[in-house]
Amino acid sequence: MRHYLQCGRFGFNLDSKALVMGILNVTPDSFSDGGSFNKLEFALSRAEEMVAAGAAMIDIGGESTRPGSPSVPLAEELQRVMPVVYALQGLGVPLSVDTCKPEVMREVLIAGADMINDVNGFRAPGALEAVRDSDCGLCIMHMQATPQTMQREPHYDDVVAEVIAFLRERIDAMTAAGIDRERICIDPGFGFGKTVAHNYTLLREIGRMRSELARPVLAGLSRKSMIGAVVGRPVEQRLAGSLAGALAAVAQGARIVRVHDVAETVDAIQVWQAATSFN
Ligand code: 7PM
Repeated sequence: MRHYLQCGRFGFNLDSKALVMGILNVTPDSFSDGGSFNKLEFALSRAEEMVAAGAAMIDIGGESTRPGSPSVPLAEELQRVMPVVYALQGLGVPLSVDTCKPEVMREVLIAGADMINDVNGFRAPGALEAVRDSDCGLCIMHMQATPQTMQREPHYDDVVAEVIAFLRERIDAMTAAGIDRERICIDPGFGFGKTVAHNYTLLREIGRMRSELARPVLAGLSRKSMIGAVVGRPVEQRLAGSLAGALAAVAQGARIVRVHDVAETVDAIQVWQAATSFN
């Protein structure tokens, strides 16, 4: 099994299938109204809906990584994420938490999270130590600069080589810290310090990332500006473009796609897989 991914309570053989990770936003702007009970009920029903639609994992995000946005204080991120991790324990699929903060990693792992998705690639002091002694899955994403500055002037001499070198360095740092490779998946980080051209170059070269680093690739391009730039549509009209992007990523060898529109993406991938032989 070249592509086994250990994810806390769960494990996936990704040799011959691609999975959909459903995005569950728990930032304040993703709720229309009021009380914390309502928020929790809403998060739970959204998550159940995504699982019924075929999501193989749920990614819980309490930190807005929107380009240019300020970082969220620790206490606030914990307040947003922890109740959701507890509420979703019985969902039956791995719970991933999108965070860069070692303190959040430790707390959500105690609460039963199965995966940590770090857009900062576990570079914060203490991040490796926070995840080392569990068996949670780990998504290492590439980002140039910080969310506050990354879209100002993205520059690379060779974007594919530089992203691969970064991910290789992080994999090496994690395995040197005693972390099993089977827990790691890698992500080129579409939109995180990249121009539209950089993003599509990376999309075309997912196969190279995968063969050089020998870990499953996770791709997140749902509704992103790289889709908008091609179709010329605002974020709420990017479903068809995002489906094409997800299939392109799978065709290039991605094994997990992180999306907002789970039902549609699952259908598209099922038809794609029925029509294609994976390798
Ligand atoms: C505003 C702008 C809000 C961008 C949210 C975003 C990825 C991720 C995000 C990704 C992994 C979004 C992003 N993107 N984690 N978290 N890979 N692993 O569009 O591409 O969801 S946040």
